[in-house]
Amino acid sequence: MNRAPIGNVAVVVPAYNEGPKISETITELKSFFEPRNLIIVDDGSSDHTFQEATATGASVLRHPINLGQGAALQTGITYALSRNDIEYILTFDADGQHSIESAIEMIKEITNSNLDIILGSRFLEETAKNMPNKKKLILRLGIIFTRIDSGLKVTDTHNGLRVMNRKFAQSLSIKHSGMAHASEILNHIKAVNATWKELPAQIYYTDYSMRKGQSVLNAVNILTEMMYR
Ligand SMILES: Nc1nc2c(ncn2[C@@H]2O[C@H](COP(=O)(O)OP(=O)(O)OP(=O)(O)O)[C@@H](O)[C@H]2O)c(=O)[nH]1
Ligand SMILES: [Mg+2]
Repeated sequence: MNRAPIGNVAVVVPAYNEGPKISETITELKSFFEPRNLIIVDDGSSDHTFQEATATGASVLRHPINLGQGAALQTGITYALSRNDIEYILTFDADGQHSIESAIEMIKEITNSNLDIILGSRFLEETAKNMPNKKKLILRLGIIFTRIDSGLKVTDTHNGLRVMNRKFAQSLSIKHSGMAHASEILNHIKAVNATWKELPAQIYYTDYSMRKGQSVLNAVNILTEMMYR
C-alpha cells in the first residue's frame, strides 16, 4: 500500500480514557497522514490520554470535562474546517477498533467520486472480527430502527468510521453530545440530500475494546435519546 502522506485529509480521533491505546493508534495513522492533520480530541479524560497523544506530535485538543463522543467529534470537525488545506475529514476511533486499510479505501473512493460522505459498514461484508452475538443482535435492531428513522437504506448504524467532504462537514452541526450523534449524521444526510455510500469497514473486537466499549444498557439509552430528541 502507498504510504505517501495524504495531504488534504484530516483525521478526527475522539478519545476518552484511551491512555493504554492512543499512542499505538496515532503511530499507525502517522504512516499515512501528516501528524498535524491528526486531530485528537481528548474528551476530558482522567487518565494520561492527553500526555500520550501530545507526545506523538499530533494536533491535540482537550475538553476540560467529559462531554461525549458527539461533542468530541464536533470539536474536531470545527478545528479541521478552520484549516484551509483540508478537503476531507475522516473520523476514526482511538480504541484500536478501526482498520486503517478500510479507511484508506474509503478515502480513495471519496477523492475519486463526487460523494459527500462514505460510511463504514460492519455488515456489508463480514468484517466485524469477534463481534459478540449480543452486540450483533442489538446492532441489527438498531439498523432496523435507523432505517425507519432516517429513511436511508443503511446496513450498519453507529459506526464511527466515516469520511466526509468539506461541504458536508460545513453543513453539519452535531447536537447530540453522546452516542446518538451517529443517527443524527444519518438524518442530516437525508435532510441535505447528500450523496453517500457505504464501504466495508473492518472492525476489531478485542479484550481492550470490549472492556471499554458500549454496553447493552447504553444501546437502550441511545435509542431513548433518539426518540425524545
Ligand atoms: N464511551 C465514550 N467514548 C468516547 C467519549 N468521548 C470520546 N469517546 C471516544 O469515542 C470512540 C468510540 O467510543 P466507544 O465507547 O468505543 O464506542 P463504540 O466503538 O461505538 O462501541 P464498541 O463497539 O462497544 O466499542 C473511542 O475512541 C472513545 O475513546 C465518551 O464520552 N464516552
Ligand atoms: Mg469502540
